[in-house]
Amino acid sequence: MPSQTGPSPEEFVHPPADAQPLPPALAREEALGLLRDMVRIRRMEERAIELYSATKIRGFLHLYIGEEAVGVGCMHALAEDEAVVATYREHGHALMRGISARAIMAEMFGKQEGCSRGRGGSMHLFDVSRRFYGGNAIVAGGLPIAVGLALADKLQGRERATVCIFGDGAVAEGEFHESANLAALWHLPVLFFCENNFYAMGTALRRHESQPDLAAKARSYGMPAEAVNGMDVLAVAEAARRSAAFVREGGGPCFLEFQTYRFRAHSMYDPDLYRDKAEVEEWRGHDPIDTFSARLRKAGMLEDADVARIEADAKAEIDDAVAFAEAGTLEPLEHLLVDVTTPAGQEAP
Ligand SMILES: Cc1ncc(C[n+]2csc(CCOP(=O)(O)OP(=O)(O)O)c2C)c(N)n1
Ligand SMILES: [Mg+2]
Repeated sequence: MPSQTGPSPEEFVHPPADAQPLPPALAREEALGLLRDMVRIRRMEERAIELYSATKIRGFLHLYIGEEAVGVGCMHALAEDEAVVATYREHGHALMRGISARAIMAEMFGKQEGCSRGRGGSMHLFDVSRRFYGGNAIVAGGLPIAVGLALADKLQGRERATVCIFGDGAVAEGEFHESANLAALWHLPVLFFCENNFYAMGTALRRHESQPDLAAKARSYGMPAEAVNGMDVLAVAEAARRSAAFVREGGGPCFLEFQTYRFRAHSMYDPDLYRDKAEVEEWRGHDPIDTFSARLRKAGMLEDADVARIEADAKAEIDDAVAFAEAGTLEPLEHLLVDVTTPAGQEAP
């Protein structure tokens, strides 16, 4: 049953990205870097769709296609040692935090060479050396973890932010409210980055939120909060940089609502029957890669040769990652209980 409760880009609180002039200070290298990263994520996930159909990737697979401007803009705003806690829709964030496409792809294949040794799969990408604390299958499950990481930083006097990424659906969960309350009460350096794609699985925002203005909800906890155009990578990066500086300087937690849209179904299992095709098509017209490319071309910052190079590099990176994952090793059956149960007679670590 197609619902009429989804958003249209016109209801969106922001003018379209392509109507915005480029900031005069934007350096060409920076702009191309943002574009390159959105393309890397998009192409990696398009390949994941093919590999899923070929049953090389199994289990759940949640794609970020359409939402890339959010992950790229946010992750570009962070310092290298700042922690990120994400959701099951996290392939792009993991790539941006420096987990290699090889380690991500091998993890999706369930191979030992994956970043979680093949035990997590697509939803549980994790790398403590990159301070990327997952990948979490539980809606809102990452929020208390982020608050704990930020509390540790505060107690140990480190001036850095912890970022928590979550969807609009998480704002309806108790964990959001408990986390926002403690972060505000204890003045913790947490960036609450909400990816509002207007749906929690098949439930439209207006059907799951008493207050669909999510920034207003966060503000009620006494933290600054604003809505940002999540289809505009520059708007995202600028807001994320500003809020990260505020948090690092001891301003306490901050909440940004990035309004965005997923072009694909919730996961590969979802027949996507709850929204009109026309709504999806309308949003595709605001594709963050296409609109940003058009703006850069108009400003003379992007030419065909740049696009060809970006595409070729992304393809080479993904081809290499897929070959690496193919050549990887599935865990032997006898490892099934390793790190799951403590062998009899041994103390739990
Ligand atoms: C605590 C909990 N409840 C329900 C689910 C089932 N579930 C998985 S994804 C999802 C929707 C979450 O939507 P949102 O937070 O908006 O994130 P999005 O998938 O849109 O990125 C639900 C209800 C779950 N994983 N965890
Ligand atoms: Mg959502």
